[in-house]
Amino acid sequence: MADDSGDGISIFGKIKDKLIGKKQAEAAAGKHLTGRTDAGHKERLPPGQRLVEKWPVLDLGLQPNIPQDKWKLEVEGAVEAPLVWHWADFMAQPQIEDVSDIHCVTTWSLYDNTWTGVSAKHLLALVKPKPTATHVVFESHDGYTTNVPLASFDDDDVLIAHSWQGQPITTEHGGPVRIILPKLYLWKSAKWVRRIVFLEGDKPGYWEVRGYHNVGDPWTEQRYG
Ligand SMILES: Nc1nc2c(c(=O)[nH]1)N[C@H]1C(S)=C(S)[C@@H](COP(=O)(O)O)O[C@H]1N2
Ligand SMILES: [Mo]
Repeated sequence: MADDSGDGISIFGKIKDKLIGKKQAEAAAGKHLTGRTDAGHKERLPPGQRLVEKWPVLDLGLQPNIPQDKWKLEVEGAVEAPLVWHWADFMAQPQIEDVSDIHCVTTWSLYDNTWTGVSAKHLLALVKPKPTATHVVFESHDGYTTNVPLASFDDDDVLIAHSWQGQPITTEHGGPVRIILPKLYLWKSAKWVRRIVFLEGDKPGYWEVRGYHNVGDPWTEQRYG
């Protein structure tokens, strides 16, 4: 199925209702919880995680195809200076590179991912969140949303990323642009991001209202809750 809503962006696939239901049931049952914590980060692998070599793909079943010339990112809400970046604007911003590990709530971890893109710190300096802003919600082209505290977004290793290991992020992994927020489980790292909204208060996202933890710290196993 390809749906083009007139903005030049096609969405392929079908919502995976069965898989979504299964993940929701696993959250309710507390699957994969070990009860161990490693708040001090003594190990590189958080509790209950296993290392993989190949990067799995997880989504709702819908994969948007977003040509660069149709891509834009809107940043709005409780900020002094909302902005919209088209591709050239985005690429003209200062670029950073950061290496981090990925931890997915479904228990796989992938080490040493080199991300390139614009830092969250740079975006924050431009849009200037109002003192009353407390949370950030990422909205994506597949209808996915996820929320984080502003303090989690405001971190040195958070990127609005376009490349992984020096290559453009593929469509299946959320290209052309996804969020990378490595200190939290990967469901917080929105793929195909289209809008970043600053809020004066919290607004749980897609998985957060389906049993996933509101914060999602891998080191204290905040999988569900
Ligand atoms: N837009 C969007 N972002 C998303 C998701 C999604 O379904 N849609 N899934 C989340 C979940 S649950 C995970 S584990 C990771 C998977 O990213 P990957 O497919 O690149 O491994 O993306 C997160 N970001
Ligand atoms: Mo996930």
